[in-house]
Amino acid sequence: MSATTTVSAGTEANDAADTTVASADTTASTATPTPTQPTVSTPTPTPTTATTNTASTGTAGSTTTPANSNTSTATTAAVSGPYGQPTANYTLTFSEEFNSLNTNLWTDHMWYETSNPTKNYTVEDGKLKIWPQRDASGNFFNRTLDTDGNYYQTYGYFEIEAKLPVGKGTWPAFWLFNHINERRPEMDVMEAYAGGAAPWGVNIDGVAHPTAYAPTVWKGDKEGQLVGSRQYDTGTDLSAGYHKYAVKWEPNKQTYYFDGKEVLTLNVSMGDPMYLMLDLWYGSASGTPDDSTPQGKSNSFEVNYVRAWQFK
Ligand SMILES: [Ca+2]
Repeated sequence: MSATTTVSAGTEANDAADTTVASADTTASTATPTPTQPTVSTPTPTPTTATTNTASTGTAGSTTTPANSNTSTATTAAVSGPYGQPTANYTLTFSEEFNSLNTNLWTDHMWYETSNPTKNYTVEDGKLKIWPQRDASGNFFNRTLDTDGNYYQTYGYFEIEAKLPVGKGTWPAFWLFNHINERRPEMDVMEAYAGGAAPWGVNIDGVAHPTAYAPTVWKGDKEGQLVGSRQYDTGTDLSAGYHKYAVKWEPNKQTYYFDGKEVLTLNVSMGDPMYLMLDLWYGSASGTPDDSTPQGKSNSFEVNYVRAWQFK
C-alpha cells in the first residue's frame, strides 16, 4: 500500500497531552544506524519525539503465556512480551487493547483526507471494527485509523491480533508509516486481498475469503523504492479467526511474523519515527468491491489489540 497522495508535509504537533503514564521513556532512535544497504542520501527528517501512550499496561511484568494462536477467540491474557519472543528482551511501550476509542490517539482519516461521515467503524467488545459500507454517494471508501501526530516509535516489536473481513475489493492492512517532507517510509506488516487470485483468496459461496497476505517494505526516500515483499499463503481462512501479524524492527534488519512464525526477513536500514496505521481500503489485487462484498459490522476488520515494545 503506498500512500501516493502528496500534500504539504504536516508538522506533527507533539501532543503529549494524551499520555496516561508518567514514565514516558521511549528510546526513540537518535542513534545512527549503520547502513548495510546502499543508501541514498539520507535526509534528516524532523523527528517528533515519540510520545509514549501506554493505554493500560496491566501486569506488564507478568509471565503469562499468550493463548495459542490458532484459536478463533481473541487473546485476553495480560500483556507480557511479543508473541513467541523472549519476554525479558522487551519493554512494553504501547498497548491499545481497544477497550474504548481514544480520540486523542487515533485519527479516523489520513492527513490529506477529510473524514467520511458514513459510520463504518466502532470500538466495542474490546475490538476496533472497520467494515465495508457504501457511503451516501454509493461508494465504498477508505477508512484509516492512525496515530499520525500522536504516537511514533522507531525500532522495536509491533504486533496486532486481528480477524479480516471477506469480500471482493477488501484490502485490510496494518502498517508503520510516516510522511516527512517528500519522503514516505513504509513498513506494511499485513496487507490482504481477498478478491485476488488464489492464494490471495478463495471463493466460498460467491464471497471472496482471504487466505494469503503480504508484508511489504518501501524505503520511501523517493518513488518506487521497494525493499522487499512476500505473498504468504497461510493455508487458512483469515476471516475465520484471530491471528497475530507482527514485525521485529531492528536498525539493520526487519523480520515479519505470522502467529510467531517468521515469514520474511529483510536486511535494510530504516530509522525514522513511524506512526501506526490500521485501515480498510479497497482495490489493488483485491479488485473492485461490488454487490457481492458483504457490508456491515458483522463483516469487520476486527483488531483485538495493537502493541509495541522497545528492545531492552
Ligand atoms: Ca482487545
